[in-house]
Amino acid sequence: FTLENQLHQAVKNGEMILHYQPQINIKTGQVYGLEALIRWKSPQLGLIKPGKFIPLAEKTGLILPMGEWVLKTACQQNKKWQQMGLPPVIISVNLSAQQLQQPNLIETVENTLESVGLDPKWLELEVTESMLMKNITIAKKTLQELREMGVYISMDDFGTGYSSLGYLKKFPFDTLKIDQSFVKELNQSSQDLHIISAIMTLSRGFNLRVIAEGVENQEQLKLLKELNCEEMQGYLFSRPLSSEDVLKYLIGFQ
Ligand code: G
Ligand code: G
Ligand code: MN
Ligand code: NA
Repeated sequence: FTLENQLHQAVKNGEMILHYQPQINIKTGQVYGLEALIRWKSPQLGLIKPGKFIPLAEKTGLILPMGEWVLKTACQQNKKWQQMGLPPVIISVNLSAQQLQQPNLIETVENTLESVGLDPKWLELEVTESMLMKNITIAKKTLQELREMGVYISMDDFGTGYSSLGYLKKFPFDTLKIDQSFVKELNQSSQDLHIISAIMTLSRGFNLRVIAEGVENQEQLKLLKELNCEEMQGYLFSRPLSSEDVLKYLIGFQ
């Protein structure tokens, strides 16, 4: 069996699972959202992270059924948590380049939300700059329509692409996710401080929410707070959790 074969079987056999990483608003102390992150639970190979199979799934087109499964599962799970009476959160789903190019993406999202019975305001879709670059006209139209539907759009890995600033003007984002690389070595004297400070200024001008990614320690938290960054995601708060562990986590937050 090639890895491609195994991957194909895995999707069919239901070996894909989602983990969810909390996004915290440190000002309100509430969980603002959860990012859905796919994992492959292979009986032979163990738990495999997406870096190992998403590129292959992209190449083979398998990313399309996989992406639909992710969207549906994440929305269903979010609906379930809401029905349990937990404080509602936004579920954040990573899109792939190919999904964004699909003319029927709007329909897929609309149908998924409808069949699950989830209000669009509890779904956020994450895109990266490199995905937008492939076809700017289609991407712009698609994102606009998704936004009109009431779904939030976030720019993932912000600051690492080639045209971050121009894209702020071109595309309708709600949220910027500051890439982990700027948070990683953040300290009192690092240049990253100035980069993040500039991102915060920009975000106010564009009326965007900002989430800092990869927050791992108290010093990063303190500096981000001083820069008025209110939302954070990272190991300091929680690793990506199984759906069972999210339940315990959310109950603990109430
Ligand atoms: O922990 P982490 O290894 O989960 O994620 C690695 C990368 O895989 C990240 O860049 C993330 O955006 C991507 N990723 C995680 N889940 C999904 C998914 O469901 N779909 C897509 N397209 N990418 C994902
Ligand atoms: O590319 P994207 O931002 O979608 O993917 C998020 C990735 O970052 C996932 O692989 C997730 O497991 C990982 N991640 C989340 N929090 C942290 C953290 O605090 N530190 C590090 N190093 N990685 C993190
Ligand atoms: Mn992401
Ligand atoms: Na990111």
